[in-house]
Amino acid sequence: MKLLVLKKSSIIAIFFTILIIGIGSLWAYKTQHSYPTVSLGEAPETIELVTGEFKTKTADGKEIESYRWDPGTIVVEKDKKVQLVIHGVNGDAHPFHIEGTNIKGTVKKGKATVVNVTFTKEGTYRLICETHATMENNGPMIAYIVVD
Ligand SMILES: [Cu+2]
Repeated sequence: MKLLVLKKSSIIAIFFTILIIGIGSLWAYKTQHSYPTVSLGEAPETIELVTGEFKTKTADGKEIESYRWDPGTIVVEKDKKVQLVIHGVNGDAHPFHIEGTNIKGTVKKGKATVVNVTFTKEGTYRLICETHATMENNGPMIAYIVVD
């Protein structure tokens, strides 16, 4: 029968090796949870909007209408990936831009326009339809994106 004989110095060396690995693992684990430096495969938050229209006739038979983004205000988190899906319901085409960004596009009837964006600065950004920006142009077709 063979006996495994360990010297006292070997036992001390093994003990400290295990201790160091243990502390290192614990530190790595804690660090990972305290300071996430990478976020892999984070799914964007999807926010859906539609183009809507108010339409009516005045007492003297005049037709008046107003195009709108709906909802008119959305709130998104700063530094979070966001996907805006804007569905064209009323109105043939709404060319738009988002103030303070280089985002622009057109929402067409029956189609969905997708905008992927991450706002890195807090503030309120206006989503403006260039055709219907004011009341005189059958608007105001402006939505407010609040980044907090
Ligand atoms: Cu419009």
